[in-house]
Amino acid sequence: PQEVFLKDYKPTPYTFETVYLNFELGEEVTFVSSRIRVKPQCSGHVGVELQGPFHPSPLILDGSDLKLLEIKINGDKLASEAYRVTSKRLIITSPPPGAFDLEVRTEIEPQNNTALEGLYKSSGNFCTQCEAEGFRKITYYLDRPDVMAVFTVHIVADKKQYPVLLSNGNLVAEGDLEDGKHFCTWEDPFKKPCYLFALVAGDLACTEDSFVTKSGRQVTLRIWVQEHNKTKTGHAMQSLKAAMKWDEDVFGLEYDLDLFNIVAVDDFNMGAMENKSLNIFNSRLILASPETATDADYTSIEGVVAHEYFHNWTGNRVTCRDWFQLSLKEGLTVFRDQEFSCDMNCRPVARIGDVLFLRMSQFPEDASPMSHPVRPASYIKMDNFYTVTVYEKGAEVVRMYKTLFGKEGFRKGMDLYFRRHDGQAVTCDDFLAAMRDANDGNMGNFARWYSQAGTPELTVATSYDEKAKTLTLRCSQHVPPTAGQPLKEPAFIPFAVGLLGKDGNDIPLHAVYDGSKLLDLGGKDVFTAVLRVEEKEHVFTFTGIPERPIPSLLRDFSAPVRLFHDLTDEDLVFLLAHDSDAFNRWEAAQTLAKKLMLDLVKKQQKGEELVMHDGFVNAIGSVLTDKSLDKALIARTVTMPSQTELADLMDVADPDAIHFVQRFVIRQLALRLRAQLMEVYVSNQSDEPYVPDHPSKARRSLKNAALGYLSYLNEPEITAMAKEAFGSAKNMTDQFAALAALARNPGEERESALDSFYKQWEKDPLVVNKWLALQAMSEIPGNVAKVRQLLVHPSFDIKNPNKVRSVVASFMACPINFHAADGSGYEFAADMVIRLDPINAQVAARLAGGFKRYRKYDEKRQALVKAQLERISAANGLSENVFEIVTKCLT
Ligand code: B3K
Ligand code: ZN
Repeated sequence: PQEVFLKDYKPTPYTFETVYLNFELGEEVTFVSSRIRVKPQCSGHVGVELQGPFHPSPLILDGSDLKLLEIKINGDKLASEAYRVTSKRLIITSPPPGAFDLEVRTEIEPQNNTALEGLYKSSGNFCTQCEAEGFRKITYYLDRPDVMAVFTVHIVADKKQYPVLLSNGNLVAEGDLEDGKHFCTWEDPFKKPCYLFALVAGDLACTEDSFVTKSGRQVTLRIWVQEHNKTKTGHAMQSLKAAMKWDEDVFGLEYDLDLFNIVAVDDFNMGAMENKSLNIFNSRLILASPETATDADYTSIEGVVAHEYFHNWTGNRVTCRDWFQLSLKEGLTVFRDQEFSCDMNCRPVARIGDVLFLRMSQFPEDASPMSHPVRPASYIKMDNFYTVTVYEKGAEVVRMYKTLFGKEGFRKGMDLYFRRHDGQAVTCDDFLAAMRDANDGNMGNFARWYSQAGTPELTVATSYDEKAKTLTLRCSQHVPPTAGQPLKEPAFIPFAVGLLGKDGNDIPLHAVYDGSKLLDLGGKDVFTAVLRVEEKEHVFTFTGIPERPIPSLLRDFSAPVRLFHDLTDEDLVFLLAHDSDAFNRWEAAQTLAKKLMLDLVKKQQKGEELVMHDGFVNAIGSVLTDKSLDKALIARTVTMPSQTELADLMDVADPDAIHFVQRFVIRQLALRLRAQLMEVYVSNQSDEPYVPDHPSKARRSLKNAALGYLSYLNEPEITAMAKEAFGSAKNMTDQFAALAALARNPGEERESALDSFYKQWEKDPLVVNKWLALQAMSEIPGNVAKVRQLLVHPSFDIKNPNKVRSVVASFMACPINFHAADGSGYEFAADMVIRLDPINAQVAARLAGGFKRYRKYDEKRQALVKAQLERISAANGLSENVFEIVTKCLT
């Protein structure tokens, strides 16, 4: 397999101006004809000989799994000596000088395409997925994002079977043909890279709505689904309209066509895809009804519909020069969808969710053999780099610009970015330059966030000088070595800090010494300072601090770093009670819980008796019953750190001890706060019809958190309560929470609840996926055997990525069973990677990525994982996707 390097980037010797595509869709074969206006690129040195006779460069097109039927140049059939075909390319050795028309006719078999990349079939309908490099499976092309062309697409298909024919842009012609066929012609006026091309053909029904943009453009909005799902599109439609409005209000960005289509399909490798004006979604991120979707589903649908819509500007109008720049569009668009979700819901709750996700998945990735910078330096398969680092850490990098320049400064930077780059394919440096120039900012070493992997560790020592009335923060930072990057430079960390007085109020911040420079902070109404930690050792001294304050550090998680500090447990309890920064109130509770639990893990490892800390129980108890707090924040705050996060904090993760301690702590809290939990559970019941607004979601999250806690007690009274909730639930949020509570403990109640849930929902694949995932994730000892049985359950289908994720990825997300000491979990996961690879390499590689943190574990487990990785790597015909992951894990 060939590795591609960022440093080797070169523009193509040719550009494509216009592309005309003709699809003849069929059951056995599909014909694709393209006519491309090709122009030599005159800029720079490429393709143009400076001396001697003029020799145009060969035109090298990407293509795979294609049957080439014919090539024409300027209308003439190309002789076979004039081109070469390899398994990955079509090389036209000496194209004519100047611009020319290239016509290529190929044959493909979408019905046999199980990789779900390129043109494929899902539930009998045709659809496409081209990002990153799927277009080359449709026709020969310069399949890279810096080649932007205007597309016209003509689709011919059987009218009865495929009454709906969609592509990007505007419908310009349609009509009937012979033999029961019909056609549609679509024209997209915006030039675009081929990864944004889309085609859908099928028997679909749509819900229609409209949106009037701020400048008066009337946009038709359509969501296409299978007829029986038409009633489940309302929430996605509302989310789309809210996103359109929000992007106008917050960024001044308006939609640019008269039609916006969304299509939901059941077989999809990821969440969704932002094809120009024709977004294609995994149905789980569109379809929702109160009975079938949980609050979490409603929230993800809102966020992802917005995300794909926001790509219209950040990704489509301004796209990436090459795939190394992926975070340019993804980090920025994730940041935008996070902000949107904050505005639509409750900001601190949403922020906590995002940070938790970052710490649970990106931090471990950054500390693994798969660690890579936000802008990777090389790849074998680009699909392996759609990672939490590129997406979530990338979003944190964008957030840091906003933290540094403020809301208005950030907006100015965005405006300049669009003014400079609309219609272009650009780099992360261009984004940085726009932010810097719009703010006359000094970016220092900020660009290192793009090139340096690893999570910076920031250690802060605080000291108060009674006489001088100053508070000093001694910051030191360390970026750990990562794969291929043994030496690191200091990062530029925007470090947001507030200081609390004894009364719990913020102390106004007047000035701070940054080294020897005195910076004016403004005073009176300034309660948070953003310090720029740029050196390895960096000292800041706040002046005019009348009393020893309690520092609130890294407010709102102002940088994606691991923070170490010298605050005492009393300081943390104080912050939990008083910090004006809601994020840091939650963080204080988390820090306390992690300290306590990691301490208990040590005791457990030594075989000592575990004793619960009274102060902690009281602190959690008072949050639980505090009527002044947002209910979702309470639910978040009383939720203990995950086993994954705890493992990440240990030098050698011990899944058994962690699991034991987490259960112990939760059970202790449940025992000692039983009455309060009951009260919370009972008082948060409601008969109101389901609404997915924040107050209702918050109420349900608190109520169900209480039920979750109580279920650990495994008492008949509580089981009866959960059973009653299960039977009488009017929405999936409550029903599923009750099911999870019943399924917590092995026994008859568990089995009968699971059975009756399946019977109730067996016709709804999305609900069945939840049922599969709940069982696969279960902590019940020896669950691997049960999970192997799920593979032969009639509802399972290895060709459907959602099913595979529900069973296999969910199993791998349960540390106690995945890391079972006998290696049975590893063996199961490896079996599945090997089985899936020839069917869908992209999804198989994702699963293989689940092994990447194995070096965190003891030597015995490491050896077990290594043996499985070697077994995978020896598999016949291993894909490049899995090869890349497994090789990285093994080196
Ligand atoms: N851009 C797509 C992801 C494509 C993944 C290709 N393997 C969805 C998104 O991030 O919006
Ligand atoms: Zn995206």
